[in-house]
Amino acid sequence: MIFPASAGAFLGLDAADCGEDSLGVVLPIPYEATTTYRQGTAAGPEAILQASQQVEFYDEWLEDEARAYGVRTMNPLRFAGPPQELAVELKQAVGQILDAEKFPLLLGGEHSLSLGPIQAAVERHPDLVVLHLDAHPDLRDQYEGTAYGHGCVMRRVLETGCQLYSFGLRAISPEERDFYAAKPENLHWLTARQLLPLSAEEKVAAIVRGLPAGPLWLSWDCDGLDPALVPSTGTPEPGGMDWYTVSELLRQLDGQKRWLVGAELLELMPQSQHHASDFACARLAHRMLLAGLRSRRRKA
Ligand SMILES: [Mn+2]
Repeated sequence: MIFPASAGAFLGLDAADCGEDSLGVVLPIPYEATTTYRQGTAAGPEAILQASQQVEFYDEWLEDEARAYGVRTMNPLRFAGPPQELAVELKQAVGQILDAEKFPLLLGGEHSLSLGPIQAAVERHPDLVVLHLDAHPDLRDQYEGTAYGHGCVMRRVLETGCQLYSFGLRAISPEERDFYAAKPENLHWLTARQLLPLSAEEKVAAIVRGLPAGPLWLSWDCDGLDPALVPSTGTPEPGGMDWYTVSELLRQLDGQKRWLVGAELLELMPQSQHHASDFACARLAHRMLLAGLRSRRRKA
């Protein structure tokens, strides 16, 4: 079933809560061009929008509701070309949202779509920190004939000059290990092995401690979560991050020192027998959006 694009699509909002003056902008990007293992991420945004109809407006973890800031869902941005061309499109589209002083939440789609939005954010905030949740570093220089696919996207993101902080990594290629070992000055990571033995509070503290103050962009691949939470993704790697850690992390980012510029949740590959994945992503998307809207208010 194709969900009809409408301003209230995310969360199923009434017209009064999704008007032109909304501070939150949800942009669905059903893009899939370079996914390798199993396919279906193009259906991810639709599944999140549908599941979001069941998400409670009140977020008990952040003790607030995104609805109160206004949340407008844009028509899906559909693009069939290669990722480097999509980057040009998205840099402009997301740049417009940022220039309007609104908070973008992007729903993917495969991870290769991140480059353009992050370029737009870096252009406006040269000290941008990208906080990247993923099972994979996505730091290959080339993968399967392209330098812009989902396995390379963070390598290209590093070239924008931002600071990249990845966490939850647990499927690292030899090339990526060697690249990290050479200590690029804007690359920082915490692997799953470093984090998993810690208590939940210690995990959050370890992630937050490393982050510089200033503007943040959340680039979150849902395979960074444990596949017990989100089995519906292309490469469900065992040993992922737990719900408490990501929730508490979002709560702690809503502080005085760091504020959120934008966020993206990517790589959901919906399967009809696993609707729990869709719902977990919708719930997380709401929490990411809410954290962004709250930190925006703090900055103002
Ligand atoms: Mn991944």
